[in-house]
Amino acid sequence: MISSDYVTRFRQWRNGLDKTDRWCVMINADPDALASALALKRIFHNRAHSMEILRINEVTRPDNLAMIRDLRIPVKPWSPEKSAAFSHFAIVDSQPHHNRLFEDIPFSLVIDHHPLPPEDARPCPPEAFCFVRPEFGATSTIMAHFLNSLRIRPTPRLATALLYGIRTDTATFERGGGDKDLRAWQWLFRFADLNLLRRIIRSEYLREWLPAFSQAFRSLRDCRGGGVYVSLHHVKSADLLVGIADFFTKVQDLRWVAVSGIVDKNVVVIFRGDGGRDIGRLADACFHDVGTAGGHKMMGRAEFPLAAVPQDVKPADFILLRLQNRKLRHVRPRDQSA
Ligand SMILES: [Mn+2]
Repeated sequence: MISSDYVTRFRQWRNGLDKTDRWCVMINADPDALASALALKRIFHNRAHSMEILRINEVTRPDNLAMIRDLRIPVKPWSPEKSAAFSHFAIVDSQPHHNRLFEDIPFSLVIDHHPLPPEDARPCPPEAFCFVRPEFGATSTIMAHFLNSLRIRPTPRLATALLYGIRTDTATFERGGGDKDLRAWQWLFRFADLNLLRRIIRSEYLREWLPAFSQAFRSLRDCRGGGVYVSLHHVKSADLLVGIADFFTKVQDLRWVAVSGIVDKNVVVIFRGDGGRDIGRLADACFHDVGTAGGHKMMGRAEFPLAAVPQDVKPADFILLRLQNRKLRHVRPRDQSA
C-alpha cells in the first residue's frame, strides 16, 4: 500500500487545485501510460477546467491501438505549439529527464514507477506533487491505489485500462510485479469489463500484416537446435517482426526463432527463444561485428545497416549463414555486449 501520509498529501494537493486550470497530461503512450493518464483524468474530474491526454510518440502496436479504440481513450498527438493552450502539466509513467520533449515543460505533477532520477536531474519544484516509486510494477498500480484511497470507483473502461497496464508492465506477473500490483489487480478485476480486456489482449496483429505472415510461412527455414529462421523483405515497422516472432513462440517444439526484415536502410532481426539457450547471446554472437546486437535469455534483437551485407549476397542468405555457423563459445563476455 502507499503509505497514508502520501495519500493525505495527495488529497491535500488535489484539494488545492483550481477549477479554472487547463491541464495537460503528457505521456509516452504504452498501455501503462495510457491507463494512468485515464485514471488521472478521472481523479481531476470536477477539480479542473479540463485535462487532455497528449502523447509524444506514435502508437503502432495493435494492442495499444485496440486499447485506445475500445476503451475510448481520448489521446491526441503532442506538438510544442500546443503547450500555450494549457496552464498546468502532468506526466505519468515517465519522468521529465526521460525525453527531450519533456525537458522544458514545467510539470506540476509527476507520477512514475521507473528508477529514481539521477542526482543531476532537475529537481521537482516544491509546489509540485512528485511521486516516483520504483517498487511498484506499474504506474497503473499507483493510480489504482490513489483511486481506492480517494474512494473513487473506476468505471469498467478505466478498470480494464488499468488492468491491461499492470498486465503489460509485469508481463502478466511473469517478469515483475509484487504484492502491491497483485492487490491492485484483484481490486480492479471486480470493476473491469472482461470481454473488452480479452479483446485487447487478443489484438496481437494488424490486418495489414497478414500478407507478411503468408510470406513468413513460405520463407521458414530450419536452423540448428530446433530453431527456425523467417525472412521478410521491406517492412514498415519492426513491430511486425516482433509480432511474427512472438507468434512462432507459440508453436510447440520450436526452440527459438529469428525473424528478419528491412526497415528503412537497416536490417532488423528479432530473436525469441524458449529459455533453453540464451538467445540474446546468440543474437550478439551472430551480429555484434556489423551493428548492435544483444538481449537476454528469451528475447534478442540485432540491427545493422543494409550496407553491411555484401552486394552479391541476399540479406536473408547473409543472416542464415551466420545463424547456422556462429558458435556460442565465441560470444564476448556479457558486460561488453550491446
Ligand atoms: Mn510503466
